[in-house]
Amino acid sequence: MQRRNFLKKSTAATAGLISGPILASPQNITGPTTEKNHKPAKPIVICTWNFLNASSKAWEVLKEGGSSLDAVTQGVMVEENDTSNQTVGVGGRPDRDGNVSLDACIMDKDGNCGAVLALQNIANPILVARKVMEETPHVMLAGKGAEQFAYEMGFKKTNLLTEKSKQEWLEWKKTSQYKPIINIENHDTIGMLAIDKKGDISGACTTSGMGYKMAGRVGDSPIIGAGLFVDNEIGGATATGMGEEVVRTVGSFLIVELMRQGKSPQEACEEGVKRIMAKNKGRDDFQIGFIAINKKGETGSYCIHPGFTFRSYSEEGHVNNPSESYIKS
Ligand code: SD4
Repeated sequence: MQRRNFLKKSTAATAGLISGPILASPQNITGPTTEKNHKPAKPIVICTWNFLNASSKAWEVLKEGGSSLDAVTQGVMVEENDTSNQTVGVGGRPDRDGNVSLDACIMDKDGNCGAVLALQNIANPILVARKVMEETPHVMLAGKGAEQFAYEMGFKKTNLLTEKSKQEWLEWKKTSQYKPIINIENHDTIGMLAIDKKGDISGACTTSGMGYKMAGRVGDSPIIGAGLFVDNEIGGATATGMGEEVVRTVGSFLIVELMRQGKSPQEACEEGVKRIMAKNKGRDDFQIGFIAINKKGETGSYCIHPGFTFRSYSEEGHVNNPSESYIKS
């Protein structure tokens, strides 16, 4: 059932119980998409880090004329299913109690969005986030409620803790004091932004979050505006790295707003990182990387420490783009 139908049904079912602004009309559900957004465009997908398989999958969808929403969904699922990526989906590092808990969100051309937070035992959180968007009147489901919803939607209970991640966690437990940090290399969250042949933009972001985090900890990745934001009139942005710092500046929303004010994706990502650095007053022992795309298909990225790259895939082929950094070496 599409979200709009759900809302229509809810409206009928609850007539007399809810009134006024709570009831969404088709106009305010569909948001600001205008004719000019539907000019034929050159499809492109970009994602955080050097995820060739994920970006190839998304590109396949775009090339065939598929929607940017399907492209980002199928693209990031590649990493969710890749057990060798210990920051996303199955095989992700667990929290300090040994439970893998996943965060994901998705946003479409009409500003519809869905997210799951601290979801356990489900292999593809991005699909559950999409179901939240399309099948419920909500935008976020967390923890047990998200898991229960996933089962209701037909998802199977899956053990997400691989032997490798388990052994590393057991090793960590021997010596660790609890101090979750994201160091400069150790993170591989995938945030993805795509433009399809119609020129419509969508985005997705999915992660297992910080390794050995406190149980229940949620970062930026499933928070619309922080880990991901899309405005189909302007562009989109997504983040990887120390989620707490991205949340404090509502990073992805900030970058899209900066593009709205006329900055290029590159300038907007640089400004996003600078805001974070300004708040931290000299502290720089963490990494953050932003990527952004505008309506014209121009892209940009910026990070705190060298080492972050983003992959782009378009008619022109695929490239792993090194990102400029705030700290030069
Ligand atoms: C978080 N931003 O949970 C995520 C972590 C991340 O690569 O990006 N890891 O804070």
